[in-house]
Amino acid sequence: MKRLVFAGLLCLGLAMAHADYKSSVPAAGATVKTAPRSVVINFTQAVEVKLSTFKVYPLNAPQEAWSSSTRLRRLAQPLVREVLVLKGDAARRIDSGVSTSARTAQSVSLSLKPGLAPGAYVVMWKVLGVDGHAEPGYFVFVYKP
Ligand SMILES: [Cu+2]
Repeated sequence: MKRLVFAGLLCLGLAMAHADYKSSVPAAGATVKTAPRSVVINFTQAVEVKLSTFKVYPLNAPQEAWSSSTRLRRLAQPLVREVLVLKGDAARRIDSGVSTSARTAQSVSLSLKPGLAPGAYVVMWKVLGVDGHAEPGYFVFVYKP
């Protein structure tokens, strides 16, 4: 509790950003020609890796939507809301977990299962920043060989 209060004050006092999305590989909204074997998400602040949730899901989006990152984001929203909180959903996910072993990190790597099919994919998270604030987020990328 004390830690949370302190973190809150720290955020206000220094006008620090929370642990928000900063950049990633693949980048948000990107179309990649080769199947990625991992996803790296860079945050604006270090996160508590073990106390955070990361998932990558296939997005059931029509191919004509693949070129519109705005449309893909909108299509992904209900999926994120549904599955981010799910437990035991490893079979539905295309990631095989976090490969970053540090307790806290500003950059988090997720391994992807091999044999990715062409399509749109949603990378989603709920991270606990080292400032004690939980922040959800997601982005979509497209694999189109
Ligand atoms: Cu914060």
